[in-house]
Amino acid sequence: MNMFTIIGAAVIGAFSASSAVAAIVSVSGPASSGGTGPAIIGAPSDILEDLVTNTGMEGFDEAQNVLLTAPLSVDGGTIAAGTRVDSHMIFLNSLGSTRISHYDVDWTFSGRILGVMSDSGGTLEAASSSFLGAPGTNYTTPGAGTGAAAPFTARGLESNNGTGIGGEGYSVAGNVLTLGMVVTEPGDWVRVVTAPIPVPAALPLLAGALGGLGLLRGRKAKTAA
Ligand SMILES: [Ca+2]
Ligand SMILES: [Ca+2]
Repeated sequence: MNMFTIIGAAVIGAFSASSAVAAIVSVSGPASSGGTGPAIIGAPSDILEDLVTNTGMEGFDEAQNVLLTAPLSVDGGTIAAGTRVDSHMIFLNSLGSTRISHYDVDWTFSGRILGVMSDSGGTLEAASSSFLGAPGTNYTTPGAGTGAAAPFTARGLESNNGTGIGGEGYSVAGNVLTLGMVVTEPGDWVRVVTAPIPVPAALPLLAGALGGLGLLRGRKAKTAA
């Protein structure tokens, strides 16, 4: 993959971000202990334990532009009823009890982060999947399954010791979530709720991406000459 392909992909990403109103815009960070870098994916068919697995953090967009009809509980508080929100999920789920750590990953969203759901029992996630889940993805309910298959046992983060190397936890700065996860069994699933951005606000992003492409073309032409 050459630089043009990478920039091209970024421009297409900017287009879809503006048409979908809000999205995970980008992700950056080191590879996991399993040797896999973080990635943005399409919504998987299933988020149950060990049906869809990975070896590095993956994130996908869930329901978009949802009007909250009741206060929404997130870590440390609530988001007021009447707020419009977008939802996203980030997960690390190794197959079986393989231990994988993935530290210090920066997830950037097109809208400001309003709240995160990371409680270790997954209760906040369970309470909101019916209206924040991705259409077509199979979410389950607490109490379904037993043992390793029990979907809401230890699905969240077990600690919040920091986000750098060696830390499981997260920090929020505007549109950016910095996240560290360590999993054995079952895995970690975290839901991120952001403010939708109006379509006009997405245009400068696109203009910036196109401008960057023009600049790169100019540079490339010079080096080639
Ligand atoms: Ca964990
Ligand atoms: Ca697992």
